[in-house]
Amino acid sequence: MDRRAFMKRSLAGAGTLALGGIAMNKTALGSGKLRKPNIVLFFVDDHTVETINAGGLCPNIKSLGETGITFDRAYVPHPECAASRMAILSGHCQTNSRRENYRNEIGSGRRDQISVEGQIWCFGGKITRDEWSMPKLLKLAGYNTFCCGKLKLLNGAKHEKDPWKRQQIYREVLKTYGWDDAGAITPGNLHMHKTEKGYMSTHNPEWRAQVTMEFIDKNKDKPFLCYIASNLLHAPSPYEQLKNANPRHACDDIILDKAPDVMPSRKSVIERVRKAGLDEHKFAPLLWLDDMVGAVLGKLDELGLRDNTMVALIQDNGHHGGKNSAFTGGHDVSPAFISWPAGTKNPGRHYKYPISSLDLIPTFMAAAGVKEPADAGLEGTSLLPVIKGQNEPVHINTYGEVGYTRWVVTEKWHYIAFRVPISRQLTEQEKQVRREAIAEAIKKGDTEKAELLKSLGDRVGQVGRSVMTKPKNGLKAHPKHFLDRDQLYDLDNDPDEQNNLAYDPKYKEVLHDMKKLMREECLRRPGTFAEFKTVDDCSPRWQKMVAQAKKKADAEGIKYGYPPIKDYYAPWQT
Ligand SMILES: [Ca+2]
Repeated sequence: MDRRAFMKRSLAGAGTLALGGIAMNKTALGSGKLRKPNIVLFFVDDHTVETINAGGLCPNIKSLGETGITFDRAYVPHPECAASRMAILSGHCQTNSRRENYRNEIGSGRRDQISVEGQIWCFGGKITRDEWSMPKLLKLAGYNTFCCGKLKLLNGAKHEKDPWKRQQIYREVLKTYGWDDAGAITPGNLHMHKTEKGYMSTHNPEWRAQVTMEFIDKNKDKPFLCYIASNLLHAPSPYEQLKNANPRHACDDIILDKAPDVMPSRKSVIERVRKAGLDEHKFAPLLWLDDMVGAVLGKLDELGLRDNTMVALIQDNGHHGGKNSAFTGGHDVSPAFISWPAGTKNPGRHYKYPISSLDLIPTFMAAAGVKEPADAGLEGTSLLPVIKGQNEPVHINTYGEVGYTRWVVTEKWHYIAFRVPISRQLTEQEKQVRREAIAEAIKKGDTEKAELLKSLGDRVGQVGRSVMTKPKNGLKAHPKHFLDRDQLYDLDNDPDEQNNLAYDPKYKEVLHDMKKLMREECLRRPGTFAEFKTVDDCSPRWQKMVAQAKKKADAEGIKYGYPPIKDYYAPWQT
């Protein structure tokens, strides 16, 4: 079966099963009233997945697996916070962004635009107000929608000095993105600082739980979506804050009138970890997160809603040696969970085939019985058949992208393509700057920096972010093949991806097949990507756009889409 037929079959199956799911709920609820499942999505930040099951320490997260499906091979399409958050809320990758400046403005020097070759480089990533999103799509099915936490959707309203008024401004802006209500909002990462009042802008999962529980209380009689975007376990140090921060202090420099009393005490978190004989630095923050999950599950239980609520938990990027990179350490976020007791056949199962965070919106929509609008552009596939008992792959592969690299993952193989467009290669002058930087590094005794610069040859970039902001994670974990143009890893036998098989003749056919999948992925998206999708593959409109950009670039003697050279060297110069 070819890919399109395969995807079509999967989607068709999802639609049929969605109706089955709802019929089942009707029975489960024991009433004649048709009731769509509530949806609660925990999108957590940078936790190390290995710790989840350690010592039975996280009973609430574990319960999601026991009452639902554990996804043993879960991936995100971008290996860092902001882009991954854009993807889960929009249902598409950055190259399919609806942002005008990603698609239409070729080469004004910004990093998130399109190179002369028609190649798209997107970073950060925000969804637009005028595109479909998870809350807007579920509102089609009559859902009330709520979000809290680290949204990465907003600019901080710094002009407003009163942090409570800032929260109100955020809430109003979020309405335009489809959120009926919101609370405990963090525009981006926390930036803990110490003042005479103590640590400010701290993690406060208790507050997140409290505002979510209040929303659930108010909306218990109608279907709802809660998107809980936790700041845990991202920096600043959750452990330090758990021990030392005032529980009344919260994000955005807010001081609550009263510390929320909806979770076990912070002191008890440390005590439970000590009692279990585990490292409190490593495990206490995770248990703190688990307590937050437990508080929300407790509220659902209390209102009799748990059975017919689909609770999903997944994290935004891998955090085991490779964040920001194309290696699986950056985008493997297993395990992930979906627990919907009223709609799950044989709960407690493990699903071992690759899934993507992009699959969540189609899953939620199928469970809610709402059809995808023609212009929604969702890239994922519903996992409802899996929840209903199917144990076959829903995908041939998952796909992802960051900077100069794109990748496809199948059940066994991981293929990475690293391609630097001509406009991003060094000029003679820039090569001289690089030579000087290498000499300077050697003079200072910084061997690591000198070796990396040398290994780049005449190229800019890395297998990671497009600009060299964070080469360390991927480089440290994959020093041998960090810059290889083609990379093929056997995930069964080499899960740490240390042996690149792309240049081994024995794997020629596998490489060929994986490249074919890559081409299919590129053809599904705007822009070009090296030999996988050239300008000739693009629409006439796109070809015209690229031709115009080239003409302009030639006339002005400028390498469009090329950030100032200092951007490339800054991380190593400091
Ligand atoms: Ca993250």
